[in-house]
This record gives sequence, C-alpha cells and structure tokens, in this order.
Amino acid sequence: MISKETSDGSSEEEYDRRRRAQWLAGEARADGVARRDMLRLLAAAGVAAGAATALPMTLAAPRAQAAAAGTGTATPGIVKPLPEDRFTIRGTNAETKFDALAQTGHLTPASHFFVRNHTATPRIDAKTWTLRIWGDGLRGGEREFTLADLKRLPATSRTAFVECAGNGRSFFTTQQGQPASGTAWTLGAIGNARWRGVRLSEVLRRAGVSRHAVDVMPSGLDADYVTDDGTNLGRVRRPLPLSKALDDVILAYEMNGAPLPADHGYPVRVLVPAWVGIASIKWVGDIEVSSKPLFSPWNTQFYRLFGETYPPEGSAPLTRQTLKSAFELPWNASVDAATTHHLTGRSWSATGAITRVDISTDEGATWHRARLKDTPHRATWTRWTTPWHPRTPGPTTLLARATDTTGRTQPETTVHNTQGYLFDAVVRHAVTVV
Ligand SMILES: Nc1nc2c(c(=O)[nH]1)N[C@H]1C(S)=C(S)[C@@H](COP(=O)(O)O)O[C@H]1N2
Ligand SMILES: [Mo]
Repeated sequence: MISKETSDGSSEEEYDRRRRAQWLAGEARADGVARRDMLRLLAAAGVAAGAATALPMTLAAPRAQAAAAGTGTATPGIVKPLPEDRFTIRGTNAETKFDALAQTGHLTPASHFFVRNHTATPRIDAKTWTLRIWGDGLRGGEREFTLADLKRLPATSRTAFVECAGNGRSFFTTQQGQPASGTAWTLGAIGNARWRGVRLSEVLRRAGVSRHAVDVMPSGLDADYVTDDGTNLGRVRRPLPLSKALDDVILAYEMNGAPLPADHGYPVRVLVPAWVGIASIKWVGDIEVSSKPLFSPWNTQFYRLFGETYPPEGSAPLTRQTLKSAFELPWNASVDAATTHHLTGRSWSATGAITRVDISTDEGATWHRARLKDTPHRATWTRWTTPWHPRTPGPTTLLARATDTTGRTQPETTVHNTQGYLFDAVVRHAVTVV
C-alpha cells in the first residue's frame, strides 16, 4: 500500500528544502558533522528532490490494545510500579514528580524515570528479537542483527537525558494564557541515565550504507498509534538525517548498568543524545536506510513548530531540546518561615554546558547565583543548591534561570506554538511561606 503522509506534496518539498537549508546553516555541523559529509548528503538529497512524495505506510485497522491504552486508567499500559509520591499519570504516560528527584543522584533510577508511551509497553522476547536494517540506502541487501550480535560489537557508554519535546507544555497555558494541545506536562517529562550499547554508526557500517543514503528511520515494535479521531498513523517512527545517525546515536541495551526496563525500550532502544525524546525510538525492530528523504507523521504533523509566527507547513522538524530549570519542590509547597532552607534543583541544556543558574526568591526583584553541584556537560543536567531564609509568610514564587556555554539564558516568555513544544521560559514556581 502506497500512501502520502501529508495531504499536500508541496509541503514535503518545502520541508526538504528547509531541512537542507538547516544543514547548510550549520545545525547538523554543530552536532559534529564534517562539511564533506554534508556536501555529500546535500548532493544525494538534490538528486532525490521531487521523488519523495510517495511513501509506504501500514494501514492496519485500529487495534484494541491501542484504543484501550488511551482510557487514562491507573494502569495505562506501563509495566513498572507508579507510586503516587513519584509519578503523575497523564493518559498513557507517567510524569516524574520533580520533588521525588531530590532523593536521587545525577542519574535517574528506572524507578523514577518518566514514561512516554503512545500506546502501551509491549512485552518482547529478547531471545527471538532481531533488528532488521533495510532500504535502498544499503549497498547490499537487508541485514538482521540479534541481541547477541549487537553485544559482540564494541560497546560505548554515554550519560544523557531523554526529554519529551512537550516537557513544560502546561506553562504555555498557566503562565502565558496560550493553550497548547498535547499532554499537559509540568517539568517532569525528563530523566537522565547512563546508556550503554553499540553505536548506530557501527551497525550501519556493517550493514553497508551506500553513498546515496540520506535518512534513516527506526520504527518501534509497540502497537500502531491511532489518533483520537481514529486515524491509524502506523508504527511510532521518525526519520533521522544520516549525519546525526552516524554521529553520536546509540542502540542502547543497558540503562544505568542494567538491561533496559520494559517501559524504556527493552531489549533495545535508539538513544539520540540532546534531541527531542521522540527521536529515541523504544523497542526498535527495524531501521530503514533510504536514498530519499523520509517522512512520518512524527516529522510532518508533529514535532515541528506551528502557530501564528511560523509558516503554514510549520518550522523545520525539531532536532535538539532547549534550556530549562526546575526546583525539586512540590507545586505549592509549604515552606517554614524564619529558618534557612537549602533549595535544590536541576538545569539542563541540549546546546551547551550550564555555566550559571540564577535564583530569585522575591519574584524577580533580585537574583543570586546558585552553587553548582556537578561538572556541567551538554545533554545532561547539572544539580544546584542555594540557601533561602524566608521571613514574610504568604504565597510567593521561586524562579530559577539557567545560562549555557552558548550564552543563551532562559527568557521570560517562550514564543507560542500550537503543540506546546520547547518551552524554555523561566517557570514561576508557586510556594507558600507559613
Ligand atoms: N516505540 C516508541 N518509541 C518511543 C515512544 C513511543 O511511544 N513508542 N515515545 C517517544 C517519546 S514522545 C518520548 S518523549 C520518549 C520517552 O522515553 P521514555 O518513555 O523512556 O522516558 O520515547 C520516545 N520513543
Ligand atoms: Mo515525547
């Protein structure tokens, strides 16, 4: 079955044009891509221009499993326990309570790690699982790798967060009065772990990538995603430019020194450091390698910026996450007056290391620097602490504002987009001094 995934072929050409412009502007290069590779990629994309409108897509009937997962019960298709003091259930997803992270270290244990499931966690038998690499971007035929095959290849480890592009979305509504569609996350759609696995580049090299390849697209083995209006969008899948795929992407089989938990992609997930969480496909079953730019709903209708200030077809597909901060405090926490508290929190950036975090306990009138507790790195978070001695009882707000090595500082407001992605403004954390 061949089907177009956007109603308008011209918007796909527009996407392609914009994406190539993005590479030229240095977006991809900033992630470590050599210019030589970019030129080759651009040449290949140019040859393919106009041929990218017809796309294979699975059109299966909506599945009962996917429909049931959308009901928002206490067991939304997530396997691990979700105690109330650690998680807030949001439909099929579980958001980490930031105050619960106060008892954790730099790495987020699986017991505290947020879960974002389009449908439900599938149970996969690692003994029969294989990863199929296929597509017209390969020199030879398709290749299959078992888990044992992957583990025989050189292993690599990396600490990185996985963060949903919509993390902080609810603040578009509560701080800016601009509603956005999608899961109403506060700031807990992020976790930071030590991932171990094999570089995707290592596997692609063995599969034999042709010089015409431009995009790769990993697909998950979870159920097809069916939207609220009953449209089946097929497997959860999102293309990656080959430039990023060959750079620092990992096929991870361990999280924090243990096999991946079921909810986080067992037996193998893609881990795309610093990029929007959707790029890190869980339960990966196959990866298409293509000589033409690839599309899926997750890089056309979702995960671009739409809205008043953006073109009708949306921005270029989202790549990196942004810059944020959060206090390890419950919302509306009660804080005793007339004692010194040690406020704690975390800041993170996808583009650089955190250089400073400024805190205001008087609603922005004065700011002082927090003490950083970790050596800052890009694509992971930095914990901080600051003393606070509140004197006046009553409601107030706490502000944390991070700056990174690229010189970016969290702004006061984020330009609105209809799907509420990449909220980076300073969050006004309500507390009551008692
Ligand atoms: N196969 C598959 N991969 C997926 C998803 C999914 O629903 N299915 N959700 C994505 C999204 S939107 C995010 S934010 C991250 C969340 O990863 P986590 O559940 O391990 O925290 O996984 C991504 N990978
Ligand atoms: Mo996400």
